[in-house]
Amino acid sequence: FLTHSNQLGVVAVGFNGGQCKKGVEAAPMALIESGLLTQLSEDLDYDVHHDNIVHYYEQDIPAEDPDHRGMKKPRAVSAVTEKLSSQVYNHAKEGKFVLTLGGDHSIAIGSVSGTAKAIRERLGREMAVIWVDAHADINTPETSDSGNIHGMPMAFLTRLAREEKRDIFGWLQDEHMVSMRKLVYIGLRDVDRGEKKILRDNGIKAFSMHDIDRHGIGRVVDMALAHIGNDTPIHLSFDVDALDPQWAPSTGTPVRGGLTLREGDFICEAVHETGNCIAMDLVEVNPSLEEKGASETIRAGCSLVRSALGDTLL
Ligand code: 6HN
Ligand code: MN
Ligand code: MN
Ligand code: MN
Repeated sequence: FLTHSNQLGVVAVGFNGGQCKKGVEAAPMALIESGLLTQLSEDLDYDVHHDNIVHYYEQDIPAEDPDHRGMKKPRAVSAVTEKLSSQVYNHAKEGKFVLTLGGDHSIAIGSVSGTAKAIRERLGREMAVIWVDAHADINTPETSDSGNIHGMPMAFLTRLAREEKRDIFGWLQDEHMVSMRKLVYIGLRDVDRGEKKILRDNGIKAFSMHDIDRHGIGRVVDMALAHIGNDTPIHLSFDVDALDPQWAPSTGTPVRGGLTLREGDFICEAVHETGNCIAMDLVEVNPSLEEKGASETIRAGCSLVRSALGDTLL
């Protein structure tokens, strides 16, 4: 087993600096208040290790943070993800499954780098990332139109983007990196022009909504897992905007034509069933957008997490 069964580390990250809309920082509290962690411990029998803090990292966020290479709030995102990386690493190096509750998707720079390093040290292995999202989040600062770092995490995690300044992601070392061969996307439908070129030029495996329409979610997940290979540790990074806005309206960059909640749950269940999943992120729930749909979005998020942690019907 890649993780000790039933040992779960949770990090609650109330961070919104990877994009421009307020409210996504309130998601971890909303998810926890809706009973998520209680369900994991009582219904699914996890031994939940959580400091009972939603981290806002106020002390780590610099007052002066001018744009750099077009990136917005680069020092804030860098400082928060550096802290988060070591929090996640500390859970993962002890063999716990790590659940990171965001926050916007820039926080994956912290969570993925933390698990990648721990898995290298603990198992001597390179892990895979399954990125479930409407977006590819692999812009470099130069290809990004928005400058929002939540559209860039996979570029920094694969070294497509790099930066020497220590306070702007210069802290990322080789041990934090993920191989582009071990990255798989599911659910894509809004990929920027520069990102398409990055995916093509590097042969990165990606299953779009078109592929799901053609083959069905079952075959797509089989193909994604086949690409990763048997017994490779998996970090599942789930952006709630992968779901159709019908199921998850309260999110910062909604895109129509997405996954049903059932398809999202199926992905999580199938990844759990491999026995190789070592971490999950749930990001981009924003309870203050489309407020009428906030409780629906929070419930969808809880369902995805339960599915990834083994909540199947039978
Ligand atoms: N997310 N590709 C767009 C950008 O600004 O780079 C959208 C990114 C969305 C990021 O949803 O995590
Ligand atoms: Mn915590
Ligand atoms: Mn997205
Ligand atoms: Mn995303």
